[in-house]
Amino acid sequence: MPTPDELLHLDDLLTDEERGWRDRAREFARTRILPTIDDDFEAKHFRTGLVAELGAAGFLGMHLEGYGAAGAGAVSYGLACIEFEAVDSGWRTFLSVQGSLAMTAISLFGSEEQKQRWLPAMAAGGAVGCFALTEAASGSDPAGMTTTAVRDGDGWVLSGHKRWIGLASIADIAVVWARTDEGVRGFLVETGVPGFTATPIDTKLSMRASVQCDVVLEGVRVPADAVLPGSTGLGSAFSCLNKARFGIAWGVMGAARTCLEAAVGRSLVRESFGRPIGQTQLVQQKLAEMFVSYERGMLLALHLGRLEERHALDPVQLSVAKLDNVRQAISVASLARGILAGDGVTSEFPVMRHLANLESVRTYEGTDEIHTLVIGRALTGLSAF
Ligand code: TGC
Repeated sequence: MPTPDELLHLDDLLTDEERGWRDRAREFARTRILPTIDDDFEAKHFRTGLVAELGAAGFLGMHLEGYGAAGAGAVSYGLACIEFEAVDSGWRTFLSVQGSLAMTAISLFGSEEQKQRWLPAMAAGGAVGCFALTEAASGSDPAGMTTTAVRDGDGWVLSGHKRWIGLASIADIAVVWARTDEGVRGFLVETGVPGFTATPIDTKLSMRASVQCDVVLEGVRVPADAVLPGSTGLGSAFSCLNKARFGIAWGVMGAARTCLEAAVGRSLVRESFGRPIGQTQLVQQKLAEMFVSYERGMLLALHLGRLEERHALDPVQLSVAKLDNVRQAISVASLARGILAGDGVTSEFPVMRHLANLESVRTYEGTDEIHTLVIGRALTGLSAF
């Protein structure tokens, strides 16, 4: 039986280098993460020991150039996101927070000294970064943030609360976005400084194998050179979100593929009314819908990747792909759950875990509603936020 990617003739659309990244990511995710992911999800355990291995294999900030990063193309990065998210969204999220958010912020807006200090260590997995933008009362509207950075003598003092900050409790360095008298700016805050506290949010029923935290900044004093000199307003933070949204648009297709494969496999062995359920029209219709969703999402992601390689990717296109690919992945996972029937809600299959994870992915990096309104604004020229 052909795999979904063989039916799609995906390999014909990729270069040797891209297939190489895809295959290495698949091997890593299947051998180093898959064997323990169900236990980790159950136990709410993030395996920090794998971070250095990911760095050694070149996956951290892999799309960035120089400073120890691999300098891979956008499509290679997208394919790696798929392979990690095919195992669990939490690990693709790790790649996103470390590479697309924290490292990208330093790479785009940091001083030469900041880049030298942090990027090689982060690429190698010797240092972990987080990206502290969201606040409890300003998720969709970061412009409403209340965290402040006030000049004090030679330095700055940061005060505020951030929420849903991935990796914060294990991070060495936080990119903190705060309001100043010259607009929103990014700051590099070493997480060991007095006044910085990160507490994992313990009540999640989704993304349990990854870490998201409440962060409190209580009069955190940082030196003058902690500011990212190139950060000039919220647009700087949004540029990093664009990179993360790109990774999500690809990655969720990995979760969809895993669910599709689980459903196809089950449909061949599970019998009902005297024949495999895969030989019934109702199940074949669901499988076909799932494959159509997968193929559509993959081709959209690939289109984005080729645009990104030409530096021609528009944030509106990212909104289309983030909105629709996550939606399609949830639909695939939900249909797979139905085909698996009662067993679909158990951890004997990965489907319910993916379905639960995708509900988080649907919300972070821009909800369905936000991306819908970005598209509506692009079509009409009128902002309805
Ligand atoms: P506005 O506040 O008026 O604009 C500020 C400036 O930003 C520019 N901009 C963008 N630039 C690049 N890429 C984008 N996608 C951009 N979107 C906006 C904008 O042009 C403006 O520039 P300038 O030069 O005029 O100052 O904002 P807006 O009206 O353009 O946008 C409103 C809206 C709703 C689209 C925006 O606020 C938005 O995208 N909201 C959603 C935010 C979001 O995705 N939050 C989730 C972040 S996830 C997270 O924090 C956790 S990280 C993951 C983890 O840690 O696990």
